[in-house]
Amino acid sequence: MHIDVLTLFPDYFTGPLDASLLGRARVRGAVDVGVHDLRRWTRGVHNTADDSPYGGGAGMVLKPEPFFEAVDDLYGGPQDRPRTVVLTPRGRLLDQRLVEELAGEPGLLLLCGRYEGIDERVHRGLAHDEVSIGDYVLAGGEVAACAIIEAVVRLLPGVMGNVESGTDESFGEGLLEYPHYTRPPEYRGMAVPEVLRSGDHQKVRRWRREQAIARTREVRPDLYERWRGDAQSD
Ligand code: 6SD
Repeated sequence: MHIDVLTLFPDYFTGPLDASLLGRARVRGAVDVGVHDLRRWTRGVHNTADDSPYGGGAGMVLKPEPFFEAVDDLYGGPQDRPRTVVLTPRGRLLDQRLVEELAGEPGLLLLCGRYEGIDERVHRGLAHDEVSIGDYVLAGGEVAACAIIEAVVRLLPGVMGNVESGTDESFGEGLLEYPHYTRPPEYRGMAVPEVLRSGDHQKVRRWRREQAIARTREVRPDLYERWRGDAQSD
């Protein structure tokens, strides 16, 4: 998969893209990420990317031209343009279903805003999707773009060593994850549940499922109700 990012802060991406799973995925060629500095497509001595909003109000708005011209330069034509996502708190909430959908694309283009946001014509003219990573306000789209990249790339073929770890976890079945333990068997007065050390795999499976259900019900009643409505109807 090829992922392009348009941002005023390309430095934001160097750490996350080089470290750990993402770094390995790139070295292996499972994904290739192009982080493009929006300034490259700005004009004038000041390389201005933003301007004051029509209608007045606080803050600045990112101008449309750098985004459109970047897209013109980066891709051959409309047929060649990847699925384009604007990160914005007003977008569709990112969930594992959308992550899976995005992971099925041959390429993605992620547009990162700053300040008050991006001129609406970029949303209308370039974006296929408007996506939010949660109901809180960030200072720009970069952290949200990193979250999408990491969630998508870990699903790509050959990225995760253990095939099962891609699915057998939170949200795979619509439940939160069960608790994990490793050695030592007791630490600072906290013991590993006996069942996990019993060697009885069926009992372990049952316990993990009960834990996942109880946890989901406790901290995410919304997910719990959906899970009860979904798979449990059969
Ligand atoms: C100004 C942005 C872009 C500002 C954002 C996305 C989410 N889920 N919270 N905040 C955000 C994105 C904020 O540009």
